[in-house]
Amino acid sequence: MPETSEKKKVILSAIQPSGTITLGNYLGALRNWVNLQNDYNCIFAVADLHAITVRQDPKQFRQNIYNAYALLLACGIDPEKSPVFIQSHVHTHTELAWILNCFTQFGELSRMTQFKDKSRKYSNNINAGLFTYPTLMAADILLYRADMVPVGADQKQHLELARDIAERFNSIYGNVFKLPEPYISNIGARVMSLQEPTKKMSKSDENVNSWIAVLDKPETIMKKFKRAVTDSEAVVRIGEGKDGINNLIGIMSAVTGKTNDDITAEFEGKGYGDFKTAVAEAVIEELRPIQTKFNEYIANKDYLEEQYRKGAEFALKLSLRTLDKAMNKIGFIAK
Ligand code: ATP
Ligand code: LTN
Repeated sequence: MPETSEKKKVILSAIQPSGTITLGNYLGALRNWVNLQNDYNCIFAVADLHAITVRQDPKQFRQNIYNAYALLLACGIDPEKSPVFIQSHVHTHTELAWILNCFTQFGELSRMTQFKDKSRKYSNNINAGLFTYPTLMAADILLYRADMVPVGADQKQHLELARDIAERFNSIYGNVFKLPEPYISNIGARVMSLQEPTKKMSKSDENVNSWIAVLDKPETIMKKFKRAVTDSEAVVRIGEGKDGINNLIGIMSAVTGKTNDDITAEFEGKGYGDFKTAVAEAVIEELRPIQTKFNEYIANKDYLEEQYRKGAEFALKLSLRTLDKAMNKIGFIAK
């Protein structure tokens, strides 16, 4: 079990097993997590409790949880260094979430754009969990006294709310929670849908052509990029009203490290067809080693189980300290 070094700052992040993990999740989140492991005490989670705010098919859900776990390892997260746990295995999360619900205002939760988007999308199931989703996320973060939370740009508002809740609680009870900072990398922070490039690429989008899954086969990746929505200008450059091309340039730049200008120069005089093929090839090469490792991990359930058990044990121990402190301050009687 990794020792928490007092000197290093704590990083916590999580991903929902709500479907197949996309290129957006990878570029916006996972890839950054891997790079942070040496400099911080990192803890990562598969946020399965968050995922049931939307109906999940039980068999598929179980598989998605395993897949998400194996994919974190395949991307390069080393569980010996950075514990990886499954959220529902650590009971402190739902307990603190209830407490934080009582320190969060209806108005604050009503302003969350993710809630507004999802209630529009799942209008026949606007459940209370969807509404209180951000307080569970705040619990995930505050339990570990995380200094920084690496996420994609879409999660910034949830993080700000987590800070507000922590501040409010601390102002009543003293210094119980640490105020977390968002860590949003400039590169890949917002990968857009390939079909509606004004919307973020989302793994729960029913249109399979709108996203690239990290586990998509090379030929599928090629096909999806070829079908990506562009514009009629036929010039590979960043520009207003060119959301599709802007997104493809962003992906190309995130994957290859080339600047936007380099990419524009490289494709001068060439059509969108050539550019789309090149983007697809770059993505295929980036994902190939991850897919190979994923296949190894997913075939080894014993290893996954060993790691998620160790992860949960570590997480429980650490998170209980914060939960106990918060409950004590509120006035609950210790067991
Ligand atoms: P869902 O579509 O089910 O809401 P999601 O695709 O938004 O899920 P999450 O599990 O909620 O994925 O997010 C995991 C991480 O991926 C978060 O840090 C989130 O900010 C990041 N992320 C999600 N979509 C994108 C995107 N299109 N571009 C960049 N980062 C993203
Ligand atoms: N809501 C997050 C997933 C998530 C998360 C967290 C991210 C759940 N708990 C704690 C960072 C920290 C999302 O990315 N959609």
